[in-house]
Amino acid sequence: MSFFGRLKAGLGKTASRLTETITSVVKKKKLDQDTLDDLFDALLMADLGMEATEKLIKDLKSKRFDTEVSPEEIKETLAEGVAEILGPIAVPLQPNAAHRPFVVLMVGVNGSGKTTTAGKLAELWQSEGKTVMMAAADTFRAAAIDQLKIWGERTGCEVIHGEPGGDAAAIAYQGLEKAIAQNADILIIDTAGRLQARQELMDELAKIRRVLEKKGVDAPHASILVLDGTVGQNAISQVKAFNEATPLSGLIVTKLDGSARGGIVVALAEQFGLPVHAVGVGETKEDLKPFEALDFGKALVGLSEHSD
Ligand SMILES: Nc1nc2c(ncn2[C@@H]2O[C@H](COP(=O)(O)OP(=O)(O)OP(=O)(O)O)[C@@H](O)[C@H]2O)c(=O)[nH]1
Ligand SMILES: [Mg+2]
Repeated sequence: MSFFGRLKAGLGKTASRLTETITSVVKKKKLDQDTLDDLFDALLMADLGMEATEKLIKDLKSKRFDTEVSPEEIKETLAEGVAEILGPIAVPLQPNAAHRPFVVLMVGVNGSGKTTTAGKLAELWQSEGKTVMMAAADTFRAAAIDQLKIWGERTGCEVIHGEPGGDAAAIAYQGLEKAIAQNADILIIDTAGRLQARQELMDELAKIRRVLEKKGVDAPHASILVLDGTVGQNAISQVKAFNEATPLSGLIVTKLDGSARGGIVVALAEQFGLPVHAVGVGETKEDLKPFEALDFGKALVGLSEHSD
């Protein structure tokens, strides 16, 4: 299935609810205030957040108020509005060759997709001819180290690891030393999942960062929060808490092939303006795709790819 197909299938739940509302409320010939109010509620329910919703409805009103509109036209206007909000934050992650190694720190809550995304990024960059190493700074679970090792085998990149229960910051540091010694292009550091409310775990992230900084190479160069795209509003508090522990440079949103609540990406864009580098649309190494603002906007309201 194409990227758009997967995204659309994943966002289907969000889209079908929105689509239903749009179709059911846009019955009158002309776009009136009642219809706009109903659309407003539907966008809020779809997790787009207050600011984005206000912006989209205002835009719709200024373009279409008191004119004849079809549900398709409403969807198109909304998709364009969403794309406008998302455009500035749809920024691919480009490792800066001035940093060697370019160090990427992966953070996030339990099960959000950090390890899988680390593997997918390794695959992407290895396939571009870069040398990638990974460090297993998730020392919390024994299985976490093995999981990263498997991704190392799958993608052909070396994994630096220690023993389960060891010091995560020490592994991150060793990874950096080794990547420097071997002149690797990129080092990806996988960390343990942690709930944003557990302060001692959040402090560990700050420690990893401090230890990396000691090496004097400005690492980490990217701190990526991996967000599960199905969690809805909780994503807002995740961004806030992780950003306090280790200043984030960008987001990757996973599981958008599942029963995604994709509207949250629009709310995040509006509230934080952090780049969304890529989205996860499956479990294999190829299932990481650049984030495309217009595709996303269309999929969100249930439009097909080539509707224009
Ligand atoms: N469908 C789908 N599944 C995904 C995606 N990304 C990750 N997963 C799955 O989500 C589950 C958790 O992924 P992990 O990569 O282990 O998540 P994690 O954040 O490293 O988890 P912890 O280390 O335990 O915190 C696995 O079953 C993955 O295969 C995605 O984009 N789509
Ligand atoms: Mg993991």
